[in-house]
Amino acid sequence: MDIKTADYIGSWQKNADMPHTELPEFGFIGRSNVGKSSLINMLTDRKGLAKTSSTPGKTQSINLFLLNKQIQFVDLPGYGYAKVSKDKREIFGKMIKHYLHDRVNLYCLFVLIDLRIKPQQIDLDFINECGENDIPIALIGTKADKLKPAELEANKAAIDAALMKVWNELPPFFISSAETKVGRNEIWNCIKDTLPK
Ligand SMILES: Nc1nc2c(ncn2[C@@H]2O[C@H](COP(=O)(O)OP(=O)(O)OP(=O)(O)O)[C@@H](O)[C@H]2O)c(=O)[nH]1
Ligand SMILES: [Mg+2]
Repeated sequence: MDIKTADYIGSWQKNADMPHTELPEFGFIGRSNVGKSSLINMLTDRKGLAKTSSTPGKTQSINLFLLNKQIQFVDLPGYGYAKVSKDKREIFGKMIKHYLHDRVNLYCLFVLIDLRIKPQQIDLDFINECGENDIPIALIGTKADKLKPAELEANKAAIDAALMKVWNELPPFFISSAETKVGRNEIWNCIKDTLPK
């Protein structure tokens, strides 16, 4: 996908305050530090579009970006980061919940999982909750550049096995790296497939 324009629209603490639009929207979510903001920059070929940080807890609001004046990306705060205060975790949790519940133009929510570690209960719980609430999701394993191919396969298989206990049909799964751009074409093809023809 050739990104001719990538505009930062704004940041919101509450889904209710966000501008309403019928443009197709794609959200990026996952634990803090998993690489959500970096992936948005990789997919849009813009280094500093979404703010990234090596310190978890960087993205603290709902950030909206407009691409090619046609589709929107949403960078969401990470869930479950222990060092963020309990109050803030609750605020983030509510922010995410309301956004997912109310956002009628959400075409797909990409749930990012760090491929370097074994499946985390908090990720499995979040993915399963999306399934129960009929939120359209696709999974993206991040930081593939840090792993050998055999490790990648083993960790992906572990995620599949954990999800198979609950899902009849697994959601799409992509492997990505913001460093090497692995997965960029596949993720864009997934986005294009969901758009109205
Ligand atoms: N090696 C490698 N590092 C990555 C990759 N993606 C992100 N990182 C690094 O991981 C750290 C976190 O990246 P972010 O994109 O800020 O993560 P985030 O999920 O947006 O984090 P929060 O906003 O804090 O929830 C940064 O130091 C990135 O450089 C990747 O694909 N490969
Ligand atoms: Mg972020």
